[in-house]
Amino acid sequence: MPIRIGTTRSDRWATIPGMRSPLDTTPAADGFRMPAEWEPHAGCWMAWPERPDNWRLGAEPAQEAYAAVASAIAASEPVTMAVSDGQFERARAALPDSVRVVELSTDDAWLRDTGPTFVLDGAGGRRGVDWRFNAWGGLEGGLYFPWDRDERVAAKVLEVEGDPRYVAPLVLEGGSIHVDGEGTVLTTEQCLLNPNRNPELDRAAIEAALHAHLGTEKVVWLGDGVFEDETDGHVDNLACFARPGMVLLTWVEDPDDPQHAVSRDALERLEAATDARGRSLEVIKLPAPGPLAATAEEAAGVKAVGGTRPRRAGDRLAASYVNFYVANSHVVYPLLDPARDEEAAAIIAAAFPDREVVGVPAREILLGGGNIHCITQQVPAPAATWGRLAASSVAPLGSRT
Ligand code: KQY
Repeated sequence: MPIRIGTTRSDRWATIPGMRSPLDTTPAADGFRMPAEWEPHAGCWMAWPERPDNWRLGAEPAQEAYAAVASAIAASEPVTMAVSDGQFERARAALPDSVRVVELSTDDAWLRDTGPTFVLDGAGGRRGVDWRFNAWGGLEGGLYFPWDRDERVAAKVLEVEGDPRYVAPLVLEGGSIHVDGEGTVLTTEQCLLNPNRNPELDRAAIEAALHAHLGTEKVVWLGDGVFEDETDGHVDNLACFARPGMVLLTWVEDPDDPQHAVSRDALERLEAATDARGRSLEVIKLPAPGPLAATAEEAAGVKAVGGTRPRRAGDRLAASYVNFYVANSHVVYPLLDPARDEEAAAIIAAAFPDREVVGVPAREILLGGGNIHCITQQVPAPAATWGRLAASSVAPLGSRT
């Protein structure tokens, strides 16, 4: 049942006193676009988990999992971890020296959703889109209250990176979109048309806003997201592009499992779709782990707090192998089910033949409501810098000679 929560502490998403003014145009108008995740990265941002009402046992097991994800990505590209003052020493000690640790306040640890969406132009420019954020539904089913620190994360990340900021006038989490870098955006109706995000905007207005801020031309709409996904069906847990014209789709064969109908509907929509370049889509099924559910011990380790979605024993977990991160030379994917992990790795490796596929134990992240893609945000490298990246130890694919 959706929880109802009180009024937000503040709404300072557009202007933060003392910070540089946002741009008053849009990325598309200025010739910027969101690159695909497999294009070269300058780095990756994450945020350190700590809230005991979302992470069990004071977040210690989740911190171990986040540190393992950061270490795996750091083998491929520079990682920055946003950490509170109270957790700074602990995070610093848990992370490899190569991970940059910065003090930056958050309400939780989902940089995919609270961070900026970076956009590039063809002339070496990089900027960021700061979307509105309402904790996955605000007063109508949001996951926690308040969320004003999370609302300011994107602006602060852009301040640290020194990148100009666009302010997008719509509520959107980065996990609710995937792009192919060639004009197509993939999303779900369950999330983007949900009245708890942008009730004043219809489908056409949302499409227009996506195109203006991502530099895209075509939306491929899927229906629902993964069964019991508390984000209202983020696409990054259901399906993603592996390259232009190819989509990986989480798949459950058992017709009695509620996920089967969701995946079947997505398959039919993808098979009927064409992308922005007019291509049909090749769909690769990626069998889901489980089904998995929270144990009594796991649920009992989470502190119950009013205004935060409770965790209960037996709750179905929205487990999916699609929720991976494509780093410059690796794909970092979640280990969730010993019976299926290897098969998932083989399918992901075939879809990304130039990258090494690395698994990280990720059940603790899943218990918090998401997975590896949800906790990471890539910082793309402008084309002008690829030569410099190629000379470093974290050279992106496509930049090597
Ligand atoms: O899936 C995501 N992109 C975020 C999940 C947030 C869950 C908060 N408990």
